[in-house]
Amino acid sequence: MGFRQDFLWGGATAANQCEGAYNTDGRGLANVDVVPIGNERFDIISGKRKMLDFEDGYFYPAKKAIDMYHHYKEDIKLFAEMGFKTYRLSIAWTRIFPNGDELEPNEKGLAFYEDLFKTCQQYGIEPLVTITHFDCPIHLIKEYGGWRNRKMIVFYERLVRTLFTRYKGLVKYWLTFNEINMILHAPFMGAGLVFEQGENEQQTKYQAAHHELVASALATKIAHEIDPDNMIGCMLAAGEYYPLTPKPEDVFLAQQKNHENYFFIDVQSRGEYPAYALKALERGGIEIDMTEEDVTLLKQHTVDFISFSYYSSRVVTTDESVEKTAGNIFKSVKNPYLEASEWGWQIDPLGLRTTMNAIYDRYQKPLFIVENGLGAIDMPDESGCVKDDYRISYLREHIKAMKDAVELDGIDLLGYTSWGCIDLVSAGTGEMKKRYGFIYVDRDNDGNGSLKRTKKKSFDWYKKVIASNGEDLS
Ligand code: P53
Repeated sequence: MGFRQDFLWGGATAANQCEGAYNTDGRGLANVDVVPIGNERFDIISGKRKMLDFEDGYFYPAKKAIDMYHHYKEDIKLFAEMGFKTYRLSIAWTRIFPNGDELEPNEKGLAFYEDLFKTCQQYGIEPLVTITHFDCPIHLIKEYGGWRNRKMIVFYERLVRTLFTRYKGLVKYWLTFNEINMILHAPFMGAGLVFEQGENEQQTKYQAAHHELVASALATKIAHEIDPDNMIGCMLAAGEYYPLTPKPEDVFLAQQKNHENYFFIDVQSRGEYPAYALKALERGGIEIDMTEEDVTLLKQHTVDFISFSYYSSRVVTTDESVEKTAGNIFKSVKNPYLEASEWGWQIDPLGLRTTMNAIYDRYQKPLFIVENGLGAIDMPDESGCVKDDYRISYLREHIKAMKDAVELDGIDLLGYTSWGCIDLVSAGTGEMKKRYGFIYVDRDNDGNGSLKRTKKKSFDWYKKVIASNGEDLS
């Protein structure tokens, strides 16, 4: 009973949200660097407002973030103290290929991650590496239009070949694209899409998605050739859609919305475009440029495991008059049975079990939960400690639900990495004050603070959870 003995407990981060040092040691500029904090952020990440460089009057939190580039030894030591078995991080593409289309990689960037992985190894921490976590070199966006261009597959291939070769024996678990389905909502992130006036946005998004899917299959192929021990996963921004009512139209709409997300994983895991997607694309007048080679690649090189993020379930209805939740990239109808976080994200632990079952039913491959957590405002008390009982309670309930999915439903689960194990910059809002960590970092929304790291109450709690392999959640 319980979690497997080699269960991979840990935490997750993404390069641009924690590393900082945006122009150090030859690093080039990426899309994720030039999204400021503030009102226009959503227009930029949704591809509606063009911002391909720093502009006056804006604050760009990713430039410095929590400066993990210079603190990683200290931070990984703290992860080890919590007992982490794994640490999920991402590679900044522009540290390895500053422009993206060079023939030779930047040695300083490669050396940085090599030392980081060796530091993990020292503590027996297995790295779980996201190859791209929303980042795309700015040069590739300016020169080629980002992932709308098929040439991106070649640049990505060069990146992954370099990584798999250099880190052979140091890294075994890889994710090809973070939250690949987010291209539908935030196409500037990851895909680097900025739309021209009058452009058929859906056509561009799905063609770009196709290039990413082919690149993902190609990476899987190369990873297995270089080291048959490599384990490659896809990564879905998950969270089942519920119908608001049992009205058949609502139930049907929820199923359609789930299809929108599963489309990507269907291709990565089953190896072909599902019939419902082919039909929907056809109805939408979208034509995908797909070669015979693409079809073969997709079919032959499917992923080894399915990873996903889960923060919340979602609700839909055909009734347009009902209230929506605030500030979400995924707009959802308010679920009357759920409480929400300070950012309006609805809290649904059982929804995690429902989501795990839906995914496992569909793919029958091992699952890996690579993001889950509560973004909240943390206030250190007089002693400087954050007593984050609200976070402990969120995580406890979600881990319980995940345990039920393993023990009672028989789901094969490889591991769990909570999001933002150390406070970092929010992807959605650019804020520092939306914190997820077990470790507090002294830095605020305006960039002030000493960057000092302090353990929160949840630090010792999670340590106990890991030490007991998820048996002691008290
Ligand atoms: P933040 C929206 C909805 C679901 C997942 O999000 C999302 C987003 C983007 O905001 O992204 C993932 O920081 C993502 C992380 C991100 C995390 O969720 O907006 O993979 O980069 O930080 C949490 O609170």
